[in-house]
Amino acid sequence: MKTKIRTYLICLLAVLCTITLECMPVHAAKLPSLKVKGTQLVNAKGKTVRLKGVSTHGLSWYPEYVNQKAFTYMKKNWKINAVRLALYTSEYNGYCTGDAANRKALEQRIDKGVKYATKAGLYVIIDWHILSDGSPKTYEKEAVSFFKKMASKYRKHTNVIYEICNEPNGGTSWTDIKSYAKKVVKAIRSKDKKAVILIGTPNWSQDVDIAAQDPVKGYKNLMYTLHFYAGTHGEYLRQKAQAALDQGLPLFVSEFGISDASGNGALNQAEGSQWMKFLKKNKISAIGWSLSNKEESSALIQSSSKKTSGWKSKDLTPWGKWLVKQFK
Ligand code: IDC
Repeated sequence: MKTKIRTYLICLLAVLCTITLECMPVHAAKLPSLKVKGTQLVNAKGKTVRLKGVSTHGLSWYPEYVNQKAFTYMKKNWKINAVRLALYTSEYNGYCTGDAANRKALEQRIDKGVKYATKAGLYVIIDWHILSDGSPKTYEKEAVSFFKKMASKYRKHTNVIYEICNEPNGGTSWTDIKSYAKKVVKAIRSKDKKAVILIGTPNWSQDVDIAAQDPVKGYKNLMYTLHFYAGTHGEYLRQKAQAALDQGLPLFVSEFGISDASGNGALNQAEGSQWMKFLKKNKISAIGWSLSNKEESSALIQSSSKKTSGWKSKDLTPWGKWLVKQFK
């Protein structure tokens, strides 16, 4: 009888411990908080920091890659220091098109993603992945309340970065993006005075030169996104980027690939190398698309591989191998 009671008490204690650990807030990352100085990202000592990492595919479609082992593995073996969590707003089961249960599931995935990134020692970008919705204005109200919620939840995390609109397209003007950005930045700043915020630019986040002529004023730690796919975008886009830098616009490449812009087609490694040189020279952070095994050339994992962490070279696509080599 005594042994039974003892066993019972030990079990109870174990359950209580597990519950306590699960409910405990994740401690703010030990990673230094980042600031924007001139065109660059810097740490508290003013030293330039370059973030390098990977983006998930849509969190509704490839959630299995958001796991602790994967994040810790990539930090240790691929030498990345950041991950991006792509939250599609539209499309199938997007945050703004799916039902309440779907929204809740997506928020839980973000929460896990932030937790795993924090534990792995990675910066983490919460990406409001607009795409088929064209203009960020389409779901502006939803974006304001989403980012308020996120900023209030993660304001103690020094490693969280907010990306407020992936790729405005369909002719969306900088005036519209800027008006949207002002509202969302204000919402974030009402909860978090310092976090770095990434703002999308017209024409699938390519027209950084246009944003540079009239950036958002009145706030610190804002950067502007430049996206490229080396199979489609080359020198002319680097010139746009250079023009923006020359005007003092801080750039962040929150998504890139070396396939064509559809995410498929042949890889252009030579053009990719030109881009890498440009990024290195200008100390620009860059995040590769995408951590998934979808059968397309912009996926990092072979579609035949079912591994969700601990990948060996044979699990990686040619793009995956190329990118990992760049990180190292
Ligand atoms: C692509 C995915 C593809 C998916 C499509 C639509 O790779 O599997 O079917 O989105 O959801 C972007 C976008 C990014 C695209 C990627 C490749 O930000 O969502 O992902 N791309 O087309 N901009 C330029 C290229």
